[in-house]
Amino acid sequence: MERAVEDTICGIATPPGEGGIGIVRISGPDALAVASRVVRLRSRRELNALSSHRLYVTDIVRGAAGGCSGVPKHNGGATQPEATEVIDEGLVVWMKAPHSYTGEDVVEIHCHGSRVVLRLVCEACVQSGARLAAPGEFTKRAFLNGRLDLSQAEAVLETIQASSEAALRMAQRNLRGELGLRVNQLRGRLLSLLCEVEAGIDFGEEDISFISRDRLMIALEETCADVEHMLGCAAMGRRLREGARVAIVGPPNVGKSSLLNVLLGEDRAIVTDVPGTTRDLIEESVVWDGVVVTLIDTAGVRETDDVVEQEGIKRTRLAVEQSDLVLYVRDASVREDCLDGSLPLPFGKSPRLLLVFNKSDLVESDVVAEAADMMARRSGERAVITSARTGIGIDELRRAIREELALGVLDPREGVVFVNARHCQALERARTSLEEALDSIRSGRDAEFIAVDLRGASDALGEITGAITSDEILNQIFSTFCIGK
Ligand SMILES: Nc1nc2c(ncn2[C@@H]2O[C@H](COP(=O)(O)OP(=O)(O)OP(=O)(O)O)[C@@H](O)[C@H]2O)c(=O)[nH]1
Ligand SMILES: [Mg+2]
Repeated sequence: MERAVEDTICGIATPPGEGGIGIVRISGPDALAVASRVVRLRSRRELNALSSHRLYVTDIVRGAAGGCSGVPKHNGGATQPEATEVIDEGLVVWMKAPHSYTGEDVVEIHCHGSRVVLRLVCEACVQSGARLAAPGEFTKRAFLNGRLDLSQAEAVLETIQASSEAALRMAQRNLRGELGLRVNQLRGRLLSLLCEVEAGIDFGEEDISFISRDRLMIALEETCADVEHMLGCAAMGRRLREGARVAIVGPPNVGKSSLLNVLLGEDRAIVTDVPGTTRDLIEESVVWDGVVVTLIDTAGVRETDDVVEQEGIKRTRLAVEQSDLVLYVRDASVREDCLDGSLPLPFGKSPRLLLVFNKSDLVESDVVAEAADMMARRSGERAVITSARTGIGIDELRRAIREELALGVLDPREGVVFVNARHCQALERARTSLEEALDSIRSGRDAEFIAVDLRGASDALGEITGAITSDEILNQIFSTFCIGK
């Protein structure tokens, strides 16, 4: 595997745009030398004479005409050439290797959060011998230096991108190494089984059996069940990371946009009594139970010659396909609408469905209740009676959405691990190898076959933590990071 690189990198660690402060980070063997050409401490002390992990007030400078090119490398804080220009004032902190994020010498320069200042500071660092960091390169170095395993490195990005508290909690658990720990346990178990199987192969002719096939089978079945359990957590992880999508669908004029507005508690979508008002998708997000729920108002579905409306209906279909739950809205005051027993959605296989009988304020309640009851029985779907106008049933609708999406039980509890799509693929490969190993045992194949599959399963698990990795995997992961992280 690629070892930690020898050059020194720099990058802006704070987000683009204006802010109170901005941070330029420098990491690598020459971090101190580079930084000492860019900062001029108010105390006139040299950087390398300062205590690690403490902040010091400094001027941030760049060399005037000709710059610092004459300054020898590795001077670790030679006196500044006189012809320098102050770019800004700020703070500097030095974190001595290996006690830093990357495991290398790191210097952070805290300046004002101005695009111009940050660009100039970065340029000054480059002039002083650093190279601009590639996306995710700081975290990649942390991984290569053994500060983080690969699942923790991914959790860094998930922490940065967390869209809700639940997603953050999940990312933090992996950042603390929970997934890595579980995977390492499984992998350790497989590797010691592999040892026993291989020992059996080596001594095969003397007929020494190091592990009985029965015992091996039980151990592999257990491991397989653990892998299966981790795969079972994937859907929950996805929901927490990406949130849930709820499409509000139905014929024109039944009150879809009105329902969106009451669920959001704001007048987001235009509501009129003209059927066909909503032509495009309207998306708005709310956070329920710590999970981001995106509500999507759609164009009413009907036969129409209007091209704009047709396009809207096409988009509605797409929204349905991509959603986790569909609210199929009907007008409770239209008798045929209520009694139409056909399965409500005019398009392909839909996700979960909730029937919503809106405008219930316009009809006798027992009439709606009966119709809703009947429809629910016929379709096997849950029905909720609402009025977007009076607010009847809206709390119940909200509760029903939460229950259908199982938001309440998404809370990360004991035993739940968070796996992303990459982990899933690796777990699936591990499962396949384990199943093949089990198959070999059952059909009495040679131990060599079993060993190959055990190795395959253990390697697949190793990819999750990065114990087994390739440049390709690393590049794929770290290229999704931002520069400066
Ligand atoms: N009485 C009553 N009127 C409602 C209710 N919900 C919506 N309306 C009215 O029904 C009409 C249509 O509402 P919208 O929310 O625009 O309906 P929509 O389903 O989005 O319609 P399109 O976008 O045209 O498909 C408006 O005049 C609303 O004020 C309700 O619960 N009770
Ligand atoms: Mg509408």
